[in-house]
Amino acid sequence: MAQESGFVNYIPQNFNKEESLNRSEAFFNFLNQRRSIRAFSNQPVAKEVISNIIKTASTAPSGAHKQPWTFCAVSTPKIKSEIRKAAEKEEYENYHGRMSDDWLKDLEKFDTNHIKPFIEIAPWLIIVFKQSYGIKYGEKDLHYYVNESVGLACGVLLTAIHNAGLVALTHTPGPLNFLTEILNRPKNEKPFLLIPVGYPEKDVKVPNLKRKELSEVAVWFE
Ligand code: IYR
Repeated sequence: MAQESGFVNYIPQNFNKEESLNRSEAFFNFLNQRRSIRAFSNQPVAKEVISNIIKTASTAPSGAHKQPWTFCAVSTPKIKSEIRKAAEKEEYENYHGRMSDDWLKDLEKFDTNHIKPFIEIAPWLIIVFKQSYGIKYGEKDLHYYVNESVGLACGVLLTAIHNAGLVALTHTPGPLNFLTEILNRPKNEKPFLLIPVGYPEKDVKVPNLKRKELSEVAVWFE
């Protein structure tokens, strides 16, 4: 890691008012097109693109700048198959007893079930682990606001995926402990999200969802 000491100048972006307005509007319009996708094409994605996306996610703010995350990028078919098998086992239990009737009703509009072919079809799986603590010089290093930090990094990750013209699903076939075992992660890491990344299947359809109006999500104190 780079040496960390003292302070350096921050170079602001320096957009004028008009540029700020235009950029904020254009970025909203761009991100408003992001959708969670459950049907992928097997079209490959270059490792360099995935590297850039992970580097971008890792720019997220984190408690005491500990960056308490690990991104496992999997393209190996055998590991993807193992993950699919274990995920479907958990999802079978989720759909057949672990999720409440209300929960299942809330999911009807997505037309999902316990079968998850996209885990094998998508060219990459990014499995995000949160580090409850770090290891520095062989000693336990405290991490802070781990869930908030890793959640932020995942938001940036999804934004970077969309920016690269790719699609993803924020997938939680929980409990996720099987990922620790399959990917042989150390004790300080806990699985957080499983994110298949790639191109959508041709002519893919998505549920006709509406986003909340600004007035439903914002309260102003001017
Ligand atoms: N993990 C299951 C169920 C599921 C839960 C929620 I909350 C969703 O928004 C979507 C699905 C699955 O992935 O099918």
